[in-house]
Amino acid sequence: MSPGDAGSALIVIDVQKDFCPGGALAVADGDAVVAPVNRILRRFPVRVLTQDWHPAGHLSFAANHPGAEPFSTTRMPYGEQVLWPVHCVQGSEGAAFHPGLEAGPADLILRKGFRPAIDSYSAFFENDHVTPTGLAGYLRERGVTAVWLAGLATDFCVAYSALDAAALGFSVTLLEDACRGIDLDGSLEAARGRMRECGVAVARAEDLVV
Ligand code: VGL
Ligand code: ZN
Repeated sequence: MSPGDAGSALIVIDVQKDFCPGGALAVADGDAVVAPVNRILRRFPVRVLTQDWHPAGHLSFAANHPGAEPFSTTRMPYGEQVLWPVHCVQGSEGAAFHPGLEAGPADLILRKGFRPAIDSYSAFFENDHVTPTGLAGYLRERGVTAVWLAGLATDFCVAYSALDAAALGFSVTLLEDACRGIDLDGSLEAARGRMRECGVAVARAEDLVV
């Protein structure tokens, strides 16, 4: 399938100020995804943007675990959880989209990570891997069978979304030049490996021909 086909969707993950240089959980070069995303968004018939959207008391924040350092890990009932700096607090400046992102053409803005006790990297499921966000139903009702992924961060929210999309039966393509990673202890290579194993294709936004 190609981006212009009726069953194609672009899903742009978390292109928010806090994940861009100067933000609370800045991804190196994170703002470099804005231009390629703007260039390709209108080429897809279905366009979804996601926003990481946490309450201030969110348990993925190190600040809510006395004595814990950011980027350390803890056990949650659903598995291991990285403890992050406070980021993307609902309604805060940092949770806003990067000001250069053209959000106007988006069909759906999906917010995730709003349940205080569970993180949600994926646009499809919370980190317990069972609580759905509703995105799969939205895409299916719109006849989507193939998704292209861009945004931040390659090794967390983008990878989790790609792996879930593949498991849900969507054809999945990662747009590698429209993503940037955090790379915590080799997480970028690990995520690339898992995506490859799960049949996620890799392409470049700059090469998309519609
Ligand atoms: C993300 C860490 C915490 C992401 C969100 O968008 O990749 N990473 N929350
Ligand atoms: Zn988050």
